[in-house]
Amino acid sequence: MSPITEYATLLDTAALNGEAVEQFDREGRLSLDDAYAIQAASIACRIARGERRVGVKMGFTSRAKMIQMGLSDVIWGRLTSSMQIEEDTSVDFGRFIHPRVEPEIAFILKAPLAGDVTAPEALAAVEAIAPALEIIDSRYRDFKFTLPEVIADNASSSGFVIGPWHDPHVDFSNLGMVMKIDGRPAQIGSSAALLGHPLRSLVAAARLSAQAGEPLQAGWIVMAGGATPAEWVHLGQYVSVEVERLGSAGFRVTR
Ligand code: OOG
Ligand code: MG
Repeated sequence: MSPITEYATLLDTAALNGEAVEQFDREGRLSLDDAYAIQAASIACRIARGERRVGVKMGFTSRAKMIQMGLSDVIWGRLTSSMQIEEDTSVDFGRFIHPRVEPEIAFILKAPLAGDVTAPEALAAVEAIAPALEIIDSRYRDFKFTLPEVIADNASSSGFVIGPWHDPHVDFSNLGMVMKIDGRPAQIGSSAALLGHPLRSLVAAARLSAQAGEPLQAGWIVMAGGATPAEWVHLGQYVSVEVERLGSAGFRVTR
């Protein structure tokens, strides 16, 4: 087995069983191309089990997230159907290792979008935008990783919840975002935290996906990245995000 397949299987099995694995590239020696090849191979395991590809997630698109995790490169991961959690339902805690949650903005596309596009071109491909929460759950012990390791691990993606879809022709450059845990504000931020404007995250997603030979498709969801640091999630909690003008999204964590 090639090291790429070996690491992909290791990470896929860890995600499937909800069990942490040891870091395998603590010095960050793996090339980013190899790290993305591991990610692609681990997602291929999910597709082989019948999951569908539904979009892309962006990571480290805000300074808050870069600082929290100590990494400063924008990364991306692949979203599959099993990661989507219905809004306002319960999520089984058993599938996670050590989940965290972060407030995001989601896009859904009405047209393909590939390569070096401008922000207006990106907006023209957007069907709708929505308030969203991402559940990240690193497969590495203690949620610690190097840049190649987190890329290989599909950018820690584990679940996502999307609130009501909204016409994208509102000014969403600087919308207040409040993430609450059991009704108490846990993180407060703005959509402007995402590269200055969430559309820039979509522009980056279009470029990076096309470079990888998997251009963004009509119907795909793009998660723009956490606008604030992530918070730990615990059994029984109700987590929600409220985005100014866009409404809210939430879920409860049960056993
Ligand atoms: C990596 C994933 C980063 C975001 O929104 O910035 C991410 C991690 O923090 O574990 O999802
Ligand atoms: Mg995220």
